[in-house]
Amino acid sequence: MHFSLHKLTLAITGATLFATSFAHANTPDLSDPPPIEGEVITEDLGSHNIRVGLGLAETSPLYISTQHFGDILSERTEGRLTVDVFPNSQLGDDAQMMEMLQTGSLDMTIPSTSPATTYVEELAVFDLPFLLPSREAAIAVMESDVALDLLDQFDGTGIKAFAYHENGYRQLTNSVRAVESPEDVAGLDVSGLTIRTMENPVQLSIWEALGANPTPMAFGEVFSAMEQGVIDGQENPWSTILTSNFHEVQDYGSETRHVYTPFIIMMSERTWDRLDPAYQELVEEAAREAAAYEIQLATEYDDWARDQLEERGMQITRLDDDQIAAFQEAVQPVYDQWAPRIGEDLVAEIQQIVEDTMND
Ligand code: TK8
Repeated sequence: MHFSLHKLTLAITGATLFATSFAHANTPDLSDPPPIEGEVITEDLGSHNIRVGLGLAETSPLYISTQHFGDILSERTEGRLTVDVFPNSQLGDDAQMMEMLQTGSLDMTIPSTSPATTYVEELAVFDLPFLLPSREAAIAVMESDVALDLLDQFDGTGIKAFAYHENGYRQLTNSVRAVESPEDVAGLDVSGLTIRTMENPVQLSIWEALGANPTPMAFGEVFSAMEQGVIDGQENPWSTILTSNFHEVQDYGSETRHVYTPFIIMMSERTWDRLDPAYQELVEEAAREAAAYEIQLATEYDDWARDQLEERGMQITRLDDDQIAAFQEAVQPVYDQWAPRIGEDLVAEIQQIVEDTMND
């Protein structure tokens, strides 16, 4: 009896060890979520299960922080508010999920700013290439009144937008050749790379300027389009490239950092209207806390994910300052074309925030 119990304990320990080391292989050393603080609402103000749809996978920083969002809500309402997260675009892509928020068939989603420009055009400022040269600058911009005012502009669309998360610095991958210059994208004697872009006209302009054949497409279709050879490549942050297993179908990566796009955490106004004001306040607070945690996780993930991709066989080209400058010069027409339409004042205000962080 004693002996078999001992064996059982060993077996359990072994399984736990295995699970732990397995987890370590798939995520970097990530910060634990911050402690859940603040008042607990003990009064019964109704029970709600909030469904959140995400484009990214369970291993992504976004998924992990959304779980934390759920933990905050549930702990601070004694379990009356609960959150279910649906990853991997299983409920739809960013554009579809935003429409679902409008009709009330989904409670929350966290899309990229780029497809959200359908609702708030000025969010396209984030699509401008090489606008946010450092993460400090990006965070300062995401926390600025100018950027937060853009979230208020969702008023009247049926969507409530709470806070920015980090999607991150976008990097180019493809299955054809190593890319270290715009010429490698365009191809001199060979054809230009067919690159999937987000569904956004500024993104399209960027890849046109670089001489690629840009193909706008929803994120959920990208893996199979690359697998089938419909497109040669795509661009996303390293963490997304890794957690979406793009390295299985992409041999080459280039550290271009050409765009920093945020995510926006948002809720259906119909869901919002059903919540007691005390719950509404809590949701807003939890969204901001989850956003801060997500930015931290995404930062911890970034270089680690690049190194993991290398370990898994992706050939990654680092670019020096001159090489980056060549890309920057090639996409200058995007500013000329889009800054007037997005608003010169808005672009200038964002550039000023960037400059201030660089001088700090
Ligand atoms: C996920 C998307 C994605 C974005 C894209 O829903 O479409 O490439 O970067 O992460 O928002």
